[in-house]
Amino acid sequence: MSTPNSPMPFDVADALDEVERTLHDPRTAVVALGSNLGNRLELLQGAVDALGETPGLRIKAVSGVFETDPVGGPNGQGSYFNAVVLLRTTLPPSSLLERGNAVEDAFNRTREVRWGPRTLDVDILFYEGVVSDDPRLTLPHPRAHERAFVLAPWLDVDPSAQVPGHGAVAELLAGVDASGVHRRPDLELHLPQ
Ligand code: PH2
Ligand code: MG
Ligand code: MG
Repeated sequence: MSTPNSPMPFDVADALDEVERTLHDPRTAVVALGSNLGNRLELLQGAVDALGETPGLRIKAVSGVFETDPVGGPNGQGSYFNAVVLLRTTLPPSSLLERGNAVEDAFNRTREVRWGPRTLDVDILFYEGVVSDDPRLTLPHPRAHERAFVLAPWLDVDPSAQVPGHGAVAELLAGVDASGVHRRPDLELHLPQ
């Protein structure tokens, strides 16, 4: 394929290697969903469905819905709905990130204010076997271990989950202030068929 005169660019070759490898080696990944603008439940279900339609990605479980006080960002923004999705995928982390961003865009996500109100946020919390400080995609998510709005739904979807480098989700959740995080037993997200 490549000749001495036209070598395949390094990053393309690496990406192909990575795709080839993961195709035969599906990994578990965990994705967080958040919304505090618009019809929050519909937006989260839309994200679950869109992720579930992704080739090379199968959703295994979806957490309950948690209503959570906003953390950071401008004063006066509305409460969030947060949930966490457990999946298996042959996509490498970079492709999963791209897909998450595309799903955000499909639901009219804009990026005006850091931590400002948003229709949909899709964050990769964990990708099996990958620890990375790449600023484009830090894994595990750099703040997951300290955020009750992430840890509570993560524990719900996977009671034995571990955050690499930080410990068990159950213990981490026990050590943070979860007073602004409330399960909504009246609401439910469905697995895509
Ligand atoms: N996401 C943020 C910042 N603050 N607060 C809550 N309650 N839920 C979120 O999903 C959230 C947040 C940045 O992504
Ligand atoms: Mg986020
Ligand atoms: Mg995000």
